[in-house]
Amino acid sequence: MDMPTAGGIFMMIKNSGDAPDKLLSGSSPACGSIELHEVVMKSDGTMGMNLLDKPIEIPAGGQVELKSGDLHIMCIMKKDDQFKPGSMIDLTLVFEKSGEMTVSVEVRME
Ligand SMILES: [Cu+2]
Repeated sequence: MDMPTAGGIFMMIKNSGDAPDKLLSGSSPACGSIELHEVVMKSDGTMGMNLLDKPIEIPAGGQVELKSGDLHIMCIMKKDDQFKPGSMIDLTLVFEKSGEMTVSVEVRME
């Protein structure tokens, strides 16, 4: 059985508004699906990733960094698809207040 192939997307999300906003979900034509992940310590002491069960909150006038080893976005590839390391893809982020925003981001294989 083949393991699904996935790439991490790391970026800074800024909220220049005067009210908090929430990143709800994302989508990309280059990915089978987009997941919001958090990195957690498992009971055996190794690090693993969990599907985030809540939106990512971005404080008013603040920012949240999605980075390796922390909160991040995961691009789950379509079957048989492959990315070259450093590929740029279009990613549409869906925010609770700001609505949709499409950005060009780098996908990293880790
Ligand atoms: Cu992940």
